[in-house]
Amino acid sequence: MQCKDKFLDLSTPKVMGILNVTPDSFSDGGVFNMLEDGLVQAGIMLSEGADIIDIGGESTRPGAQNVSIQQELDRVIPMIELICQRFDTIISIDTSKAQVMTEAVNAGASFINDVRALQEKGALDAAVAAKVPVCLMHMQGQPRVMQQNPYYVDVVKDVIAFLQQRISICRKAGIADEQILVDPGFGFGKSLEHNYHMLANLEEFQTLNVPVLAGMSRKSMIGNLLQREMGQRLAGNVAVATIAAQKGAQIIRVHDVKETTDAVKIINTINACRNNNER
Ligand code: 8Y7
Repeated sequence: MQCKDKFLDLSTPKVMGILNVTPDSFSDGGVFNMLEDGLVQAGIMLSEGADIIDIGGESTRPGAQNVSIQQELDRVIPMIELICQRFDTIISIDTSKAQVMTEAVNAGASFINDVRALQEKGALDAAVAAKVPVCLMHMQGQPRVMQQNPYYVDVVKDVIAFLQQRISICRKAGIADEQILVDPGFGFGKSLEHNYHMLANLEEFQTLNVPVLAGMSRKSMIGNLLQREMGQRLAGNVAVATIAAQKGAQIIRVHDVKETTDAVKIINTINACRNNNER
């Protein structure tokens, strides 16, 4: 997959490291510390083997409030510029806003990650013009209320049908086939059972014939099942990431890059043995 001048080889699973640029995710709310801390965090994730850094300035956690365009730009654009200067990596912009997509790609991002699947005003046009890969994620409802009463006839079929529809719309709008990815959207308007049904059947998403991205890192599907607080979810995180990669997810979005990279190496070794008849 081509991300501007950088090639991302999806023949083995790749690791996307999460970099939140929201005041609540840093030690103190100051802008300077946010940039400094973010740069350090990005450097650590890259040294640990991250293939992509996903930068987001809007919190989409359940219950989160909206942020303005200007607020989001002020958070992510300087961060993207700084990381681009210091590191040679693929930067993904986690946003749903057209203007943020455009300015982020101009600042150096080469991948768009949209939890609203380009449904916001102007987002589809912005993504077409950006000419970078776009990840289309499924979400039921809006973050503030999405966990209140999620409902599906068949969660796997319903989510696949939505993603198929979005793929068609993107193709018609002029996004190249090779630049589209999908994501089932773990935790976005889904009960614990919905999330595990999607993970159990993740290979079905391969029928969409585009790469699959999966993000379960530290989410409540791990915390609630295991009864683990945020800092105690590492084993769960690695377990679900490993399962997703084994079921064909090409990109795994995580906080714990080092541990996930280790798991991916083991997966790659196992798969190389399988493809090789010699014993
Ligand atoms: C996901 C995501 C979040 C995800 C993709 C969190 C931005 C919530 N989750 N993007 N973003 N997939 N593609 O807990 O699952 O990380 S934010």
